[in-house]
Amino acid sequence: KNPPIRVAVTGAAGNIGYALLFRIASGQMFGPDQPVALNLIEIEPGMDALKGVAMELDDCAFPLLTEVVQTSDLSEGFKDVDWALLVGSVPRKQGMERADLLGINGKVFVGQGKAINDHAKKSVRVVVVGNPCNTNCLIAMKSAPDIPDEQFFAMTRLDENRAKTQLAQKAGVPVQEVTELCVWGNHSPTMFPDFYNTKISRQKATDVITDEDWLKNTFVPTVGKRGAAIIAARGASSAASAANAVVDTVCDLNTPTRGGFHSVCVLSKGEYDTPAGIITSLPIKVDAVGNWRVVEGIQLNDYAKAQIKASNDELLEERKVAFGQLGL
Ligand code: NAX
Repeated sequence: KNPPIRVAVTGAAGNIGYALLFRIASGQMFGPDQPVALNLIEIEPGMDALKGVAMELDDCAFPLLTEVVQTSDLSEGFKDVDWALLVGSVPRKQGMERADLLGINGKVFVGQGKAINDHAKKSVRVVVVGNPCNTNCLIAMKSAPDIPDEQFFAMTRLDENRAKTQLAQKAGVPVQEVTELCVWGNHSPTMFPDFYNTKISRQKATDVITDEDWLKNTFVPTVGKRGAAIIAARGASSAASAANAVVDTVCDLNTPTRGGFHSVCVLSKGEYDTPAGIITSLPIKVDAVGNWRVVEGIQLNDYAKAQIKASNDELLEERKVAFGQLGL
């Protein structure tokens, strides 16, 4: 039998945690033959709720789940982990400025980055979900100098999945017919879901959905504001779909990509004129030995370039504000 993969999840007692842990423990993230151990990390006020979640994990009697660690201590929580899924973060409260949020969460991600650097396996892969996830990821990366930058990711897969379904419903096709859809930029309403390069049933999406006005002025904002629409409808933010996107992200980083690409936020080296040194969403592909790279040769028109630039400008501004506050 394989040794267990050890996975740390922060914010484990939160909404996304509650939807995510059971999918990891049941084998949906790493496959039906791969044992897993869970290191559940919460802040002190979340520890009681976390105990309840751990009890429910026990009560599922998952054959693949070998151990559950519950802790608010980062050195224990990240010890020897193969994956660190950073879900917990401080939500924006009324009266809080964006800059305040960047500073508060920045400090959290400095601490988590350092603990990952000192205690996780050197091969650890880190996926940041907690918002503002791109900048939080950059801060954690900077705080973990001994872990290669290529092992840090932030999540735009939920945005990609949302976009694919919107196009599939408009075209009246099953969602798996929508392929090669890259979300570019920041995980924020400024992101750009690039419908120009998307395929629907192997045809150009813009040949199937010819209403460009709908694509630009309904589709793009619908995807960008989907999180807010879920909150308005459900009275709570997306959790199950976010957890599902975490499962998709990790599965796809572990699997050679067959055709196409996935949207993942990674450290830019200047690909597609994106400013180097930000964590931004790009089309990536995983090769046969498990290394990822940014897919080359995608043609972006002036409209797409302007949208992507606006989103990346937002990331430059976030970096400036956060690094300024943290003295990085
Ligand atoms: P919840 O508020 O339900 O849960 C967050 C949990 O994190 C709480 O239990 C809290 O005690 C814990 N926590 C806070 N600070 C922590 C820290 N320093 N260390 C460990 N645990 C900590 O939020 P939830 O709905 O689960 O969302 C979690 C995060 O995901 C939020 O930041 C949210 O904005 C973000 N999202 C990101 C998405 C993405 O696509 N990247 C989509 C979904 C979601 O909005």
